[in-house]
Amino acid sequence: MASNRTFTMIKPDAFEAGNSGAILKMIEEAGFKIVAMKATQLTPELAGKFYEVHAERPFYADLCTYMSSGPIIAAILEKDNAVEDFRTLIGATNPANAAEGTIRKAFATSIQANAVHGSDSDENAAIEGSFYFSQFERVG
Ligand code: RTP
Ligand code: MG
Repeated sequence: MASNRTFTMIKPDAFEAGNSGAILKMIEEAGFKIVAMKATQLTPELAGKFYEVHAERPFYADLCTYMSSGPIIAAILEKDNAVEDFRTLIGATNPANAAEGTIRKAFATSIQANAVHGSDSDENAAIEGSFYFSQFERVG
């Protein structure tokens, strides 16, 4: 059975542009409950650890620099079928390919500055949520 939680970050481009509130509104209107949330800023080292799975990809160094370039919002979200439904809500990695009505279609400005992160599996959702939040910083 699919887990009912996923993990998201509002990335530095969207935070800096003042789009956090509008993005959180889309998330809630799509039926997700925010069960943990904080504003913070990653160091390049922490960004490297978070995106370790991409260490061999050509964009890894740029991604770590970008993700530590400014504040972000990290959150754990709850909904039935959370991981898959949230990936649908955020849209394709490249905003040029993102469907109408998705967060990336509305707010992403490039394949890198693409407004939001969404976990790609139940296992990674749990790992990523625990990266940012202790048991005392989240609901349930
Ligand atoms: P995310 O993990 O952030 O939700 O994004 P995703 O699954 O849609 O895409 P993924 O392949 O996991 O890539 C992670 C992030 O790396 C940046 N990226 N840059 N320059 C490039 O070609 C490139 N490709 C990916 C994006 O910020 C992407 O979201
Ligand atoms: Mg990904």
